[in-house]
Amino acid sequence: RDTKENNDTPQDSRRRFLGRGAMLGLAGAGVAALSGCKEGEAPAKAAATPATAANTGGAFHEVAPGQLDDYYLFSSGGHSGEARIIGIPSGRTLRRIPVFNVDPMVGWGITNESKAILGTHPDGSLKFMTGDTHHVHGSYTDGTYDGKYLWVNDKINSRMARIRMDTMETDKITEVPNVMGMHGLFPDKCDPLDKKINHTTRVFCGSEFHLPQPNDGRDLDDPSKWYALFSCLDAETMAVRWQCRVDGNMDLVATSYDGALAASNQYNTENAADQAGMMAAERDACVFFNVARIEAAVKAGKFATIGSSKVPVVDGRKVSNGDPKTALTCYVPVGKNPHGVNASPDGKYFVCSGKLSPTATVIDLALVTKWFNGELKTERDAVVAEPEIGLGPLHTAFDGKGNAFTTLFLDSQIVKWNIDDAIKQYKGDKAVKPVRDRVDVHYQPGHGYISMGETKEADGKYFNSGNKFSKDRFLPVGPLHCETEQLIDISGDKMRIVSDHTAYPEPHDAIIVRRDIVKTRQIYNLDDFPNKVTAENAGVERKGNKVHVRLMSQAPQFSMPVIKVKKGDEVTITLTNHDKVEDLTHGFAIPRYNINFIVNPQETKSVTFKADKPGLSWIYCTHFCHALHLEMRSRFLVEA
Ligand code: CUK
Ligand code: CUA
Ligand code: CA
Repeated sequence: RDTKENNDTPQDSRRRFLGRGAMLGLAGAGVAALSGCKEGEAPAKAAATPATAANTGGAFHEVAPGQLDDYYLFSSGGHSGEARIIGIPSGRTLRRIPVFNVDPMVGWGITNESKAILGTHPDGSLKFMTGDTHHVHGSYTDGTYDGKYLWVNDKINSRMARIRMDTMETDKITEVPNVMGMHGLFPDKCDPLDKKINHTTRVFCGSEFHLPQPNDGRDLDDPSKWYALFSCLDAETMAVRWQCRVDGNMDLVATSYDGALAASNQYNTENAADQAGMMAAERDACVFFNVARIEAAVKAGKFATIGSSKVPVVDGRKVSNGDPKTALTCYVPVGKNPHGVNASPDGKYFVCSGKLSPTATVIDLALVTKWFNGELKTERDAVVAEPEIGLGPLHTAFDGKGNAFTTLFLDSQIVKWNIDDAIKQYKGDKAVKPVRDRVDVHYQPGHGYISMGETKEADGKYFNSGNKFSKDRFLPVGPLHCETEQLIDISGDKMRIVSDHTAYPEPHDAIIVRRDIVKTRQIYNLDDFPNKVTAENAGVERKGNKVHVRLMSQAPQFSMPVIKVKKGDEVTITLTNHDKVEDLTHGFAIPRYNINFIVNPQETKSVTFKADKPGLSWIYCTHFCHALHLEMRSRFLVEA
């Protein structure tokens, strides 16, 4: 009974073995990194790998068996189209959430309910089977996460999805009109006018790609007519409230804590249609949106619409916004081709990083507000610091103690710098050095994010570096490498890498949320589903050639051992799982019919298909549920 005692000897020897293996692996990684460097493959800083590796101390941040993590990490999954939940600090994958992808485990894209959310053609087939999720952000109350919703974008098809955090399932997807390359997104944190609404009611998104408007074949050879739009969605209904036309493009999005401002970094202020053109200007911009003024303009009817879309589009171009006192937008010049804009947890600053400039630009929001009041000479005067931090700065995160942490893609480093010192330096104090520390990461980091870092409760404990290349960090598995997620302890003065975790390509951004904020349900309620099947309505109902089979599952049985239909029937099967035990999920597969989905405890799902293959198909449970799981079968008979 006492497993601890029983396992003492084997566990000890296993630990010894793993320890040895880990050490051998570490040494191997160091050598490989060095040789990679010689071949010119690994970045210049890779030579420092052994030193960094010597500093790692995974054991300090180990989550022992039976112990729970301190944080949830909610991550995008890139062109896998999904979102993910990972435990921090362990790096354990806890859940993959299908969003824009098709997932046969869950039945996402297979069940009628998921297809209705994903969107279908009139014939019932899915409108899209691709997705590219980049940014995941949570809903706010009082400047911190409230655990209600997550939003995630699809860059390919310009869609915004919402995930409800009690079940961690996608519940709405909106296709945003008139835009392409919908990339950055951020929820607001407060209403600009009504401070009592101190929770998220809007979600903003930027779009990268210029388009002919409407995009119906006109102006294909005249890029000067193409333009991009900033969009605002309603957080509850997910309807698009308004769009704002801008000069240049948009990339990522940040919002102010007081709700007054949203902003997007622009790398193509040139309005160019080719790469050289997009790199022509010495400076690009961060465009600020005055939310209250835009919504007043919409209310006053000062908008246009594009093509068949009914979404009001206001004019945020420079030419129409010359007077700051009435301007909807403010374009603050920042370093060349910025990638990313992030809000500091004290609510004071937005930081843009110029990926083609070795600097970060700190913009003071109080000064942007001054500009909108006509009290600031130029937009550029809102910049209060522009420290040199390293090569290829991309994204910045904050520890809540006045420090910023920026990923340096080209240097393969994370740089820690102090915001107040950067401001002093910008004012002319040459003695201050804002950079506090640097750490090599492996390799080429994209986003970096800190525990609670995008809230007022930024706690400065962990920084996760989402690296785009893993090269020699893991056992080789063929030409497709996984990515490295490196966890860094930032609680002290010096950063310390504590673990490497693998990630299936390709997470971009994530948020790290304290575990007490997330409150999930462990089972559904039967009544959550209007189409639930109970003993009263279970059975077969036929209307012409439409057959509705209402089925129940309860381990280890489906309620009907035989289901008989005729060839050519349109069959709908609705399945309710009557098990109430936590974790007792059943699967439901029909061979030859491309059907496979799960039903969690007390959940109802349905599928509709044509019974076009005569003969026997054994329906079986795919999700191990019981000692008699294999026997959990029914016969699906189709008469010729
Ligand atoms: S982006 Cu990929 S690393 Cu889509 Cu936020 Cu910067
Ligand atoms: Cu039910 Cu396996
Ligand atoms: Ca540019």
